[in-house]
Amino acid sequence: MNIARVSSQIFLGQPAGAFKLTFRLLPRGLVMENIAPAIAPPSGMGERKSVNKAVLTWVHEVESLTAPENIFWCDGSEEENDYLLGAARRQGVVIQLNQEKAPGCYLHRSNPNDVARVEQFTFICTPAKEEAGPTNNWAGPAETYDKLHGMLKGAMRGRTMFVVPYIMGPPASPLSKIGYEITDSIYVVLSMRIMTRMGALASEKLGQKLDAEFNRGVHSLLELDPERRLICHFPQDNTIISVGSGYGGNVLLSKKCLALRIASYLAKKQGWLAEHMLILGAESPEGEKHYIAAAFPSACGKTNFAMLIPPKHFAGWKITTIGDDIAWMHFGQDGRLYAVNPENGYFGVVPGTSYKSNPNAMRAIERDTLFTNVALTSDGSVWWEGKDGDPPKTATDWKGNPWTSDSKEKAAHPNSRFAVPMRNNPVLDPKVEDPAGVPISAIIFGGRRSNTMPLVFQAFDWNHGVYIGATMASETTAAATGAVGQVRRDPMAMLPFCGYNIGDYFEHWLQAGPRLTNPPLIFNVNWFRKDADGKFLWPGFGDNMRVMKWIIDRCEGRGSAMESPIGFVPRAEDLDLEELEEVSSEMMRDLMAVRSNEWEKELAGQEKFFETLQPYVPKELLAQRKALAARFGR
Ligand code: OXD
Ligand code: MN
Repeated sequence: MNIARVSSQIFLGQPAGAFKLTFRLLPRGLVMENIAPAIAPPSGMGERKSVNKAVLTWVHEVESLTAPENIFWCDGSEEENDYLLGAARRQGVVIQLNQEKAPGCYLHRSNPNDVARVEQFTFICTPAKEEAGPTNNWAGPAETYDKLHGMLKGAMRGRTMFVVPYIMGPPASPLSKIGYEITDSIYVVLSMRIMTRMGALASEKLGQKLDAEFNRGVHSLLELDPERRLICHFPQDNTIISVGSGYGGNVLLSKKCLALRIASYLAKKQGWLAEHMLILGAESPEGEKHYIAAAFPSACGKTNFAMLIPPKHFAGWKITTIGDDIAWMHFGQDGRLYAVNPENGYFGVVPGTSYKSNPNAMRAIERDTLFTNVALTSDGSVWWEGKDGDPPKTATDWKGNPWTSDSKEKAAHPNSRFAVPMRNNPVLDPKVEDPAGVPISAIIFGGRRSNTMPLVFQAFDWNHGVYIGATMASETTAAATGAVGQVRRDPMAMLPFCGYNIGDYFEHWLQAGPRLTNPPLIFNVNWFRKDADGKFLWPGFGDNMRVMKWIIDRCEGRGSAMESPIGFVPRAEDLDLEELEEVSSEMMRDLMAVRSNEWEKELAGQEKFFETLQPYVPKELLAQRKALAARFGR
């Protein structure tokens, strides 16, 4: 045991009774520093037990397995949040920021070995391997439960076991789902309160019925050992178990685990769609409004696009946000697709966010925000690469080390995050709580591609659009561990999030077409094409409005385009490029070019990808591939 560290915790002025234990006995008899000591709440706090016997039984089972010091039933109240923030501060889990400059804002530093999603340790556990399919890590449920239960045995000794009830989706929506997350991380509790509709309203909605459906999520930090880190999904049991990590994408079980992996499985079974998509509203000066859903891979600008501020030339246009990351979509009786955002907050990438790139996000995170892994300035504010103004001369970096503006290291981690309630968004769409969701006029796919993919093009029809989504590729980012900047296929931006066989997922998409008598039109965008010197050709951000305007015109049946082998492509004159001096006509030509040498490679890449998925690729997509090749004369 590291006695020095344990003792320093005790002598750092912790109020008596704040911690019960600062070390713990592991099942193997080893004594380890306790990274999540139990809290000792005042009487009356954390005592709002569920009234549902199925929940009580399950919580009791997890308690018997993990042996916590105490149980804290979260009710989501303001008093509870204040108390937990205080406890988290005393434990050093969060640092309170300067409350004059950043009211309600806190900073959390994760373990430096634990800063992103771990796709290699993420598993779909189904009875048959082919249910998980060729793109997921698979493990059998029985042996995985055994393994995880072994890891969880006594894992919460000396810790508090928090029970967090939450709702995903507008509470009155038939699409919404209830989850319970059991966790030993106070940071998870604080984050879940921002990211979901958390607390008593969820347990009330679940009610007392024994067979009421809820997702069972269990999370333990264990010792944050990367060798003992696993994120496991049991779709048939509506269960998630995550161990060994404290990073949001691995441990806020509502988000990637429930709202995408488990939900996509349920969506296939129940006939709806759970997608990695933002949802925005675009209203013209004449009051014509369209809702658009867009699937971009992690850290490719979904949050920025969902909060876009149009350039001056588009005065009178209003862009509003329904969601920035996940869309649950169902089939309306009018033959349209309707979408709700299951989340209640945004967990966005911080670096690069500024009043220039995303003023609405900056206004949102001025208060009530839980930052993770950004730099701390001497005045108690936060800083990150790409923030407005000059860098501070000195700061404390994301690891807690002194940093100066001459440092070679980044002050904020490239995947540092903000968690902020969506109500802080100054352009929140008024229909965000509408139980029926909003009708979707267009679906946009898009990745980060330096070449090949033009700024925008439109699919010929639904099935062609599904092909475009299925063959999407993007350069990897810091949102997941592993190399950054490598082109990988990421169908519908769902590669890390599809909770079942990707071939069946494609089929599910194909089958959606005939169910939609008024389907959304499908488009592909690429904000990231570069010139020969490696410079971005398109300014992006607010100017993406120019592309969106063309998309809306197409939905209204009035925008023109020319037919190309890959789909309908606008000519420069079809886009509104007024007052866009920084993009010359040569740049525009390069942005829109469909070059056969690049597409030769692209076709080969798409073919290779499909080969890795065989025998599961639907025939229709193979036919689409052939037709595309033929249009290029192959
Ligand atoms: C996210 C991600 O955090 O996609 O949204 O990784
Ligand atoms: Mn995401």
